[in-house]
Amino acid sequence: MIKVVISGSGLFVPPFSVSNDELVASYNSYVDLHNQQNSQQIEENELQPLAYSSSEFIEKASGIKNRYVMVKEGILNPQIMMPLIADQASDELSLQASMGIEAAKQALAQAKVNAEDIDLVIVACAYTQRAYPAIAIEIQQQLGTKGFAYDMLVACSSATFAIVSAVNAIKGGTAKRVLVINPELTSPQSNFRDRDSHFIFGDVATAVVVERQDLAQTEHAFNILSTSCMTDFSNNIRSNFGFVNRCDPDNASTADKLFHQQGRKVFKELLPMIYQHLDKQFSDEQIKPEEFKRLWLHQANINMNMFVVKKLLGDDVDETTAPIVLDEFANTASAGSVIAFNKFNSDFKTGDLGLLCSFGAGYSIGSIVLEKC
Ligand code: CO8
Repeated sequence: MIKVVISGSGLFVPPFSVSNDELVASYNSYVDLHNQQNSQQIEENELQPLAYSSSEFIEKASGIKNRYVMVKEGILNPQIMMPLIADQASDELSLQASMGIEAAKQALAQAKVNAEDIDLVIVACAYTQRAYPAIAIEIQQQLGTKGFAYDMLVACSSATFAIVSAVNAIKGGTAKRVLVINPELTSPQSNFRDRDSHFIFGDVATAVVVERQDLAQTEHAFNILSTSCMTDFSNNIRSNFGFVNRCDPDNASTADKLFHQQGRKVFKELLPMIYQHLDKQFSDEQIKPEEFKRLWLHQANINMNMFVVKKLLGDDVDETTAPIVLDEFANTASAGSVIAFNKFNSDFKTGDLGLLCSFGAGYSIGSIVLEKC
């Protein structure tokens, strides 16, 4: 029976940070402009005025204090409210490839694996900036990895689902060593004019090396003991952005082409699904939740994570058990749980158990039980 490990991880932090206060000041200027421009309709009750956002609300409702972005120019300008990312020539390295390569190099270095020993690259994230050629193949060429490479999209569960794909490729014999990369470029799809969601996302890239245990250096390695994925269709987190948009020019740039959600519904519907999913996986594997030293959970909302932890482990839980990174990084789609794993695993000793778990759009849930080698 082939055993598979995660032998290294990497984290690329984008160059610019945006605080809640900066974002709120820009949003509130946009509100003033919008309400001024539409004052007549507002006075005649034909239009509701837009309301201010606030840093206090954002921190209390989500736990987010800050986020990083690849390009800051434009985001805070109330007339623009998006990152101004220049079109790239076809022979330039794509933004997502550049982010992914930085995280990948760190993961390779930690795993003590050379790029040419990798025989599969999977780029897994919420969006890729083009359909083809795959960002993964661009990275394969830049790093000099062998074999093959492909992109896959499963929104917030892209990283965990891709690790499961890597495990299956290794167990099925199509690869020996896999680089899973999550270049999450969320800022171009964030609607900075939407009060409900303007604060949610940040850019980042993460990467892990997944390989056969008998080939791996064990210093940083974790055995993959169990994997479990599920999906259940929901429109409550959605983006209608896609390659068909241009065929209806009048509607090509409407707000539904950006990320939008029914956040309350997501909260209420997804939480029970997460408990049930984990309950089943733990009982199948005969593991008790209290056996885990750490839960590296998806980072969408601090209150959601607290609910999951409380349900699994009760009230009296140390905050180091399920570390939060969304205060600094915000929601980074699929990369959130991998950031937590990357930053908070160096104190693990042989035999310690951890859970890597993502949940989000789709709906989708991916959970992976890890044991320190
Ligand atoms: N400032 C001040 N007040 C506000 C603001 C604001 N910015 N926004 C809303 N309010 C007000 C509302 O109007 C409401 O007022 P009232 O009570 O008078 O109606 C009040 O605050 C409470 O609003 P909500 O009920 O909406 O607030 P919540 O406490 O539910 O918090 C959250 C909102 C933070 C969105 C919360 O519901 C949440 O996080 N839910 C979980 C959602 C989740 O996990 N989603 C996952 C999304 S990520 C994902 O799947 C990946 C997608 C792919 C990546 C996309 C990249 C762009």
